[in-house]
Amino acid sequence: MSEESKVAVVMGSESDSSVMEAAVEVLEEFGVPFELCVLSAHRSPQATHDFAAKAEQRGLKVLIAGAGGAAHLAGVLASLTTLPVIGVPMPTDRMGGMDSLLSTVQMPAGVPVATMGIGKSGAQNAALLAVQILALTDEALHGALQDYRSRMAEAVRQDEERVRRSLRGRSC
Ligand code: RP5
Repeated sequence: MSEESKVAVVMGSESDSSVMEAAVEVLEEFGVPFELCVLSAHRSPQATHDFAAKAEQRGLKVLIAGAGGAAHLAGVLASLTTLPVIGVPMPTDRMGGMDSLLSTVQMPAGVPVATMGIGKSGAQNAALLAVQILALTDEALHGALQDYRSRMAEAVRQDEERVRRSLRGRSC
């Protein structure tokens, strides 16, 4: 039997999927069991409500919600569960994603949404934050995060070597 999902990656529309793929890739890299849902706070409110109301009892630990425009999905989920909800604002044609960002981030006191940056880097960071939350009670994930950080630092070091070679500078 497959392992119970720990994270749900929820998006407001199929049109969000190319951005939310960045979250999926990170969860796959860390081997975190996750599920994917398309739920709209406005177009399928009942299904959104039903999902959020049962999320905790189904064993989910973190919800990631990506939505664009009048992006109320993360906030609505957060209003219906005490699980941590991480919001990812989608880029939009009209306002470059500022509409999504402000709709997601400006929650009233009492109902937090951990809001990431707009677009793919936000989706990637949403998954990393979910992994960090899970790692609080999972030693193996904690170790995997430390390895991830070491690999990033090594990549920066190699960038520096390349820059130094091409610009003929001394090391810092
Ligand atoms: C939001 O409306 C979705 O999250 C999406 O970002 C945006 C546009 O949806 P579509 O009209 O492309 O389905 O609810």
